[in-house]
Amino acid sequence: MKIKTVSDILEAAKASGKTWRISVAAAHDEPVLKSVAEAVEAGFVTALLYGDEQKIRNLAEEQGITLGDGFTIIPTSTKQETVTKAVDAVEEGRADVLVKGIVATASLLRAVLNKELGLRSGQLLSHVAVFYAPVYNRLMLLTDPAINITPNVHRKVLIVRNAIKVAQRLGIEQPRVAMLASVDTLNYPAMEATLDAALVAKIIRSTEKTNAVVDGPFALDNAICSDAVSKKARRGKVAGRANILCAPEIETANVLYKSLQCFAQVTFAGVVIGARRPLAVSSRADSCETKLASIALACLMCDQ
Ligand code: COD
Repeated sequence: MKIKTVSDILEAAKASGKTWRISVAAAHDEPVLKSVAEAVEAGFVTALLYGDEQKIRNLAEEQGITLGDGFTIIPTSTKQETVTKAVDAVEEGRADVLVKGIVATASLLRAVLNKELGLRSGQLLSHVAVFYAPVYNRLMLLTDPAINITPNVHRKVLIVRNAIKVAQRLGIEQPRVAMLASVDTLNYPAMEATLDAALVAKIIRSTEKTNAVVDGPFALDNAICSDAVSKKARRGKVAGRANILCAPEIETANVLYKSLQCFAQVTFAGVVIGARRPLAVSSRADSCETKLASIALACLMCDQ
C-alpha cells in the first residue's frame, strides 16, 4: 500500500498479514502499555513485557487491557536487569524488534551496544523520526534526534544512508536529503555545520550509487518550503522539496523534534536502525499514537 502519512505506517503493518515478536524494555507505563496492547489487538505483534509485573498488571486493569495470549510478562526488578533481559530476548532470537519503554535512551543503547551480549552489527546505529507535514502534504524524516551526539562527516554520511533506507522502505524511491545548517552558504570556520553539510553531500554524490539526492547546507525554510526558495533563490532538486532533514548534531534535531511534538502535537514514528534488529524508539513523553506508530515502523523495517 502507498504510505502517505504516519497513520498509513500503522495500516501497512496491519495489512502485512505478519506477526512480529516484540521485546518491550520497561513496559510499566500507561502510554507504553496502551500502545503495545493496541499493536497486539491489531494482530501484527506478540509482546514480551519486561519490567515491574505488579505495575504492569495494575495499569492493564485500569486501562481495561486483557493481558491474554499475545503477552508474556517477564518480571524484572532493576533498570539494568530490565534492559539487559529485553535486549537478550532479541539477541537470542526470541524477539524481532526491541521496543523502548519507560527507560532512558542512553541506558537502552548501552545494552544494545554491549560488546558481548548486545545487538551490534558493525553498522552505525542512528535514529530516524518520521512525521507527516500537512502544510507540505508530505512525509518527512528527521535524523538524528536521539543517538549520535556530535557526529563527524563520516558518521553523517552513515546517518544519511540509514535515513535513506527508512525512506525507501516507506516507498520514497528518490529521497531528497537536506543537510541542515542555519544558512545556505559555506561559512567556515565560523559555522562548521555548513562545511560538514557540503562535504556529506559531495561524498554521497561522488561515491554512492543511490537514487537519493543529497544537498546542503540548507537553512530549514529553504529545505522544505518552496516560497522561501523563490525569495532567496536557492536552487537544486532538494531546495524547497526535501523529505529527509539531516541535522548537524543531536541538539538541533532533538529541539526540532520536541518543538513539533510540544507546539504542534505532531505524531512521529521513531526507529533506530543499524543494529542487528530494528528498535522502536520514542521519547518517554511521546503520545500513545507515536509509540504505536514507532512499533509499526520498526516492524516494517524488519523486512529491509
Ligand atoms: N553506532 C554504533 N556503535 C556505536 C555508536 C553508534 N551510534 N555509538 C557508540 N558506538 C560504539 C563505539 O564504537 C564504541 O565501540 C562503543 O559503542 C562505546 O562508544 P562510546 O564510548 O562513544 O559510547 P557511550 O557508551 O559513551 O555512548 C553511546 C551512546 C549511544 C549511549 C551515546 O552516544 C549517547 O548517550 N547518545 C545520546 C542518547 C541520549 O541521551 N539521547 C537523548 C535524546 S532521546
